[in-house]
Amino acid sequence: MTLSDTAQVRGDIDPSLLATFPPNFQWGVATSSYQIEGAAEADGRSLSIWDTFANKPGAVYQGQNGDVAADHYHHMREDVALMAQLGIRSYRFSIAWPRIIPTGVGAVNASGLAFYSQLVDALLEHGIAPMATLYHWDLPQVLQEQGGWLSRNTAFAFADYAEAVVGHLGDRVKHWITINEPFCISYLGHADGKHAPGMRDPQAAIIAAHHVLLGHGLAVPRIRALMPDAQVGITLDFSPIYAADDLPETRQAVTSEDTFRNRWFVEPVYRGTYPETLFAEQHVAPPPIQEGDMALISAPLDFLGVNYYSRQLIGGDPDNSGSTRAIYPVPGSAHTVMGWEVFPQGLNDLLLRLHRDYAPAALYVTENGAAYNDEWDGGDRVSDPERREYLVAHIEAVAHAIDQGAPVQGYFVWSFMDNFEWGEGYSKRFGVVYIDYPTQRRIVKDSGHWYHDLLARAPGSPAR
Ligand code: IFM
Repeated sequence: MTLSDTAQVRGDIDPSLLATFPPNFQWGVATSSYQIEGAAEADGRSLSIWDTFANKPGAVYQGQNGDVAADHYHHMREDVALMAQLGIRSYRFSIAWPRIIPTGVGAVNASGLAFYSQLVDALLEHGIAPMATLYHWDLPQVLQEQGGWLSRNTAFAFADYAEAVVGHLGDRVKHWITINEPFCISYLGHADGKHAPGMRDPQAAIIAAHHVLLGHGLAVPRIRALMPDAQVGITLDFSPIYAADDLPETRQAVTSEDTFRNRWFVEPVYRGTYPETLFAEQHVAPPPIQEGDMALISAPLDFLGVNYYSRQLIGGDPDNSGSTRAIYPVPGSAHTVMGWEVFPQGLNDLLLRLHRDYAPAALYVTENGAAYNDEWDGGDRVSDPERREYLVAHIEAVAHAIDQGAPVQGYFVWSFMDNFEWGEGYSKRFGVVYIDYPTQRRIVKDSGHWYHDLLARAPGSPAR
């Protein structure tokens, strides 16, 4: 069976594909600190750039922020118990730097570390493997005031912070992700202005990107020195670019957009160089690269984390001969409420391409999921058939990629629970668990029940 057959809207995985997943495959769910924790002032946490940005008028939908979010900080045990009930085998969460080192550099805050230590213990008690991300966008505001990622010092501060965390949790956490989505940190935060710190300067994005990657490169050997058996990787977000026609201008635009959107970060990490045409095509100067930087950035990793949601389609512009345009919405395709096309083939193609072009030791799909307008009946039921169909089609895409040789070792649904979707605030729900924000009640959505059933049937999943 080909992916195009299976990509049709379907409510369950083709049973013959389940055997494709290896016995130790990590079936998981993912979240991030600022998006779920709330407790913005608890136990010595300092402000992050997202606290500051969210409180700027017009930055976030209806002026919302992460002060309370899903209040996971106070519901942590209940949330972990719910994961266990759903048969989740692995949980990807992120650690908030402002809780650990509130001053950005210097003294470690024991109460901040204690929260994550208790989380890890609770996960292990329930047989759930922790996968920790060290940076999912909540930079201490105090560091932003000293230049943030535009300052090379921030890369060194990140490595110190990473060491403090891994020194404390590394005896129990075996999978470490340094950075989540450097593209979003760099471009959305520094050029596009839609994310913290809200800058609109393409040159700043290039500089920030280099320092984010340097932070990653500096942290990796420090993690390995502390925990030689740790599995260390980075998570990149990809949006594969497709051509809608065969015009030369389309081919050119696809190549250039792919360089910007997909190769900007994977090439320094896996090849030790930035793509040759990147800076000229973006009309910017190269970042300030110092001797030894690229070797640090490209040191071998144990895995590459892949976040995939959708693709981009480009074609010739019928109104403007010789030019191209993004085709959106894509005729005949379904789209989520983020406006993203549902395109599971893109995940299959992406995993195979990464395997072919960069040969990572292992791949994890560290995020994949969809936002829909879920309807809670006020009782125990949230009907979300579209999310279930989305997950079915994308998990099938992963199965096909494994079958075709890609070394995929895990899949994490974004997200375990509804949360603060950055500039969209709470208006977009990605969870397989619904959050009723006024009461903080958790209600497992139909897709969450389906994921539970899937994990009970999937190879390696313990019966719960
Ligand atoms: O919510 C985000 C997450 O923080 C990073 N990856 C994409 C998700 C959906 O937009």
